Amino acid sequence: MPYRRKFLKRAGYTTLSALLTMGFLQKDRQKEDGSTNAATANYLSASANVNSPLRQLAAAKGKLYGAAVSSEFLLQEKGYADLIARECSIVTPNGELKWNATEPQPGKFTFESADAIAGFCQKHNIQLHGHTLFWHMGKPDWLPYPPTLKMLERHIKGVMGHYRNSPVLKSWDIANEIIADSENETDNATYGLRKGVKRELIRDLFLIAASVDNTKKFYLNDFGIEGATWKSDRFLKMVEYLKNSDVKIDGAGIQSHLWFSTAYGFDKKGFNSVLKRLNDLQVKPIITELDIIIDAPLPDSIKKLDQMVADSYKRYLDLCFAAGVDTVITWGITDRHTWIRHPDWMPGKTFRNNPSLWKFLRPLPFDENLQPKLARNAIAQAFQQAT
Ligand code: 9MR
Repeated sequence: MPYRRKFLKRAGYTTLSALLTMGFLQKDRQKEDGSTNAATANYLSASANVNSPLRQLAAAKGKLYGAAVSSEFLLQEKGYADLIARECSIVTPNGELKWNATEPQPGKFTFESADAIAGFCQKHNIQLHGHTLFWHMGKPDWLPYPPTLKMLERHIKGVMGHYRNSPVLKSWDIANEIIADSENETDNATYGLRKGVKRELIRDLFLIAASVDNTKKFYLNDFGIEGATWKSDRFLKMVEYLKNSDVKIDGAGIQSHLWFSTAYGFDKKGFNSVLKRLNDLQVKPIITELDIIIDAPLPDSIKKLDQMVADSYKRYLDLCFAAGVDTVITWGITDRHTWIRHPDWMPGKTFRNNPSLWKFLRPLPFDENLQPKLARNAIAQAFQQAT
């Protein structure tokens, strides 16, 4: 199965039925036309400064809000660049710091597009999250997975070295998506690592990174860990192993490519236990790639869909903030550029072969015209209510 299909299959298990159980959408349901409802009114009449930039609302609580950005759009679309500058206090490069971008030929490093983002960050006082030094995708064809230790050393020195004195780059996803998607795809029952990856290699990766630049925050980043799953259990075991090996690991990136549906439930209890275990291990959970898809059965209007997306954001972020999460990064900011609408990544089953449904893929806080959606207000309100 291609990565994207597998990814989406695994990533999607979060839901609205849990929200219904919690009464969050009950009032919406009683309305016959579903148009205006309690939750909408709630977001719109939230305190006057709900329209303040998200970065400002986040900062008021000592938190960061940001998005994945692309250098191409920052350069070409003024409205997009202005929106990022206004709303974000942290950004992640969509692809500009991946191995295929930074070391396309062995030992030959290029930072033009990543530096364009870093320059933008400096101009607008935005932090840069370094994504990523180690991944099985976004890599040049010549590079094996996993790479040899020698290749890893050269790469980490080259890339981290380049940003050692950067005033904006403050954190690195040292390793991304090292846990296999299921137990059939690993040779390692305990840690569930992708085939060929050994726990010691990951430990060495963190050690090399610390030897190059230990002034940044170091994260292990993954998806499909937003609940009590086979995968989250393995992920937590790896985090524990790294902690016990005395390597520098500051946090865990919980990607949060979430699917909600009235047809299946969100594992609130499981998610809370993941957050708690990370906190107990003193490994800070942050949200690195949040976006929300509503899965079938789809509502009969975009308005209702946007409401469901917004409510899902609110409910999810409430749980995150209750556990002390201080950084929320959405995977993009506008539905115009969401990866989920790209032909290569279009989600299977419900959407892939149904072009008439693609308009229901509205996972981000701003719409195609860069206008704020209810989801933006939901995020704003979650920040405002965070303690
Ligand atoms: O959104 C990104 C897409 O544009 C790229 O083509 C792809 C490969 O580099 O990576 C996507 O971003 C992924 C991120 O780096 C890691 N987690 C999953 C993201 C969505 O696939």
